[in-house]
Amino acid sequence: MKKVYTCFCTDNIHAGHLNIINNARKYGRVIVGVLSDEARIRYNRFPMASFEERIDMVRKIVGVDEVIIQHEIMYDKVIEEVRPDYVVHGDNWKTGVTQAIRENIISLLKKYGGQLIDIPYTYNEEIRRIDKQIKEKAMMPEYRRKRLRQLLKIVPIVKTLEVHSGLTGLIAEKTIIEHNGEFNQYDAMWISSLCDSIAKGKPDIELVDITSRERTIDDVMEVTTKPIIFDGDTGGLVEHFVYNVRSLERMGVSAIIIEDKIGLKKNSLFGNEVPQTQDTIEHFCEKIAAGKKVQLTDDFMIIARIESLILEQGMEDALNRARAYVKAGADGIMIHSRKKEPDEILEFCDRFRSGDKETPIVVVPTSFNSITEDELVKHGVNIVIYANQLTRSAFPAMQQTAADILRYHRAQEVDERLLPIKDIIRLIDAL
Ligand code: SPV
Ligand code: MG
Repeated sequence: MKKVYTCFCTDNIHAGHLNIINNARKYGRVIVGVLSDEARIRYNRFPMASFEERIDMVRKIVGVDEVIIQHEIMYDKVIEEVRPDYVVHGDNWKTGVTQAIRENIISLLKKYGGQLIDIPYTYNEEIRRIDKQIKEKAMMPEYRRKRLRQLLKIVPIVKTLEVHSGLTGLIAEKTIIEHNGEFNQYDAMWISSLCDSIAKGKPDIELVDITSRERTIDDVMEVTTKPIIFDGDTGGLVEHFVYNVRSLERMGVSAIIIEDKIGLKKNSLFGNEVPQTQDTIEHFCEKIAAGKKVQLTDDFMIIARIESLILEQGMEDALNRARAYVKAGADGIMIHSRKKEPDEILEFCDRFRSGDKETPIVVVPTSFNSITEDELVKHGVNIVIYANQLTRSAFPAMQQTAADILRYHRAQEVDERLLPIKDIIRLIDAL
């Protein structure tokens, strides 16, 4: 009997999937692959059904003869193992990033005379409604909040992009690339104090108040599903911090990072060029413990940021603080540096990891930007934050456009580097 293979990457089974299976049955024995979580989150929405639930769902479909796990987005391994006579798939992958998968399959099948069958994709009101429901669920606080902890268990490193508006949120949400056969997208979003302040034309000194910062979070949440890590600056007074933890947790934020500075906070990338005071270990531990005490769920994370390397207090101080903060209840450690080379960050990570295998480590490679994600993983880093690159790329582009319009007394010369009007008016999905 001929073998027919298809792969499902879905949280529910609807008429479209049943149509695929019914077509597949006409050609032979139906084997369905279920894409693993690790592979799926590189190019699709975070799964709302667990892997076991998804396997179970597919097993129950009448007409499915065998269910297997597909570990990789590209079909090389699975085709080698199964050697199907036919691969069937909805024809919706003829456009967009998934084209690369389709082309890869065609060339794999060609080697031994296998055949790809594109089934017209089923679009109807019911399917649209189901898709919308899943997206809505992904946006809800109770699902979004826990997603950072879920990601930490699945991915080698949580790739996090700075956002400060609905628009930048959409970029973090929707940017997916295929490069050399690998798919990639961001896992999480960072609400940077620097960029949230700059977007308002304000300095990064805790001047933009929490109500305004929460407004930014809300704008981002309105149009995205990915988890949010909030830059909580110093966390402020302990008496205020506890209320802010509650609010952020209730909104569905996954983590707050607070830095061990006190008094007038200045941006860390100034280092000791401006007066900045580090908090005492005791007082900062008190703040962490107070926050942990008031949070209501186990999902929310309080991450302690150590400024010892920024303020040139030495490696031993950084390590002592890290251990103390974890003991006080911190769910993660962020270590920061403004050195061009990553050496001190890597030394910290190696030494911290030798005594603590579990506590997540966060880094923000703005200055030490030559380091790759793979290298960070090797040194035990769990979350990487690209903390300001979106803002820094937008600013020179806008400034150049503003200057060129003045130069030419019209807008024609700048037009070819602009987003086409038809794209900007369609950028936001209608509800
Ligand atoms: C931010 O993005 O606001 C940060 C990171 O806190 S840094 O600017 O490097 O201090
Ligand atoms: Mg900040």
